Amino acid sequence: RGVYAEISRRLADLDAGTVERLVSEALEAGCDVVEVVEEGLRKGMVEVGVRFERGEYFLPELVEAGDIFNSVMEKYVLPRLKGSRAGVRGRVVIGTVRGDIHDIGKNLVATMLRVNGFEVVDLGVDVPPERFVEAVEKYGAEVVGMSALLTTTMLEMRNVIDALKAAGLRDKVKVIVGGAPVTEEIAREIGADAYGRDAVDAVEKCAKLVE
Ligand code: B1M
Repeated sequence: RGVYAEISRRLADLDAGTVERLVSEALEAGCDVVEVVEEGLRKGMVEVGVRFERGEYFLPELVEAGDIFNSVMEKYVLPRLKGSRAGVRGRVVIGTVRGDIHDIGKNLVATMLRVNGFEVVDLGVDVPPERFVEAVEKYGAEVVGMSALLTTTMLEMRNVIDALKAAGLRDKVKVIVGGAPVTEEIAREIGADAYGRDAVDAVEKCAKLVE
């Protein structure tokens, strides 16, 4: 859809006003709210990353893009995300791994899980393995979710799985991983139970994991 490409282009240009107007208009016109996020906003963030790699953007632009994304979420998206299910389907402990402070995708996944009936314990960012282990134990979580956005921190996910094993918890909890550099293959390689491509996929996979 043309409007999603336009939202993504304007976000990449850091044109906050136009992004807000386009998102608001798209939603008024009946566009699906999750599609607006994934096809419009997320793709815009990927393009911001590309410009950063090319040396056209620097850290302040990454920060600004994140602020625009979060502000649109707050004003237009979150109020429209309605719960699709009553009752608790399971408890998920989620966090961004040690060394990594990207939280936009993780927050989106946490929100979609909550909206879809999961109880979520969000440990935040830069979470060391032992905090994942503690939380799984403390909250009796059925699923632990890890997010990593850097190729370097992606490997931390394996350390968390090792720590779960060492604590004797690995067979009591399912592990799902995700984030821009993560793939199905990597998930399998490090011994996770599932890979989430995006927030909707993450919800579907968690539902299967707790079945
Ligand atoms: Co950073 N950054 N960043 N950054 N940043 C990336 C990730 C990068 C790909 C940009 C690029 O160069 N193209 C690159 C990583 C390169 C690599 O390792 N391969 C990069 C870099 C290099 C860095 C720094 C090192 C820059 C520097 O300091 N020189 C630095 C590292 C800081 C650190 O963590 N230690 C850094 C910093 C930052 C900011 C803090 C300024 C800011 C983040 C603000 C914030 O999160 N509050 C930022 C941003 C905004 C980005 C980009 C542009 C956008 C990320 C984003 O929010 N996307 C990003 C470019 C990119 O992603 N291609 C980039 C939108 C979000 C909705 O998508 O997070 O992918 P995403 O989440 C998706 C899915 O991945 C999935 O579902 C979500 C919803 O669809 N998903 C899961 C995510 N987690 C999941 C967990 C699941 C399941 C699915 O299960 C549990």
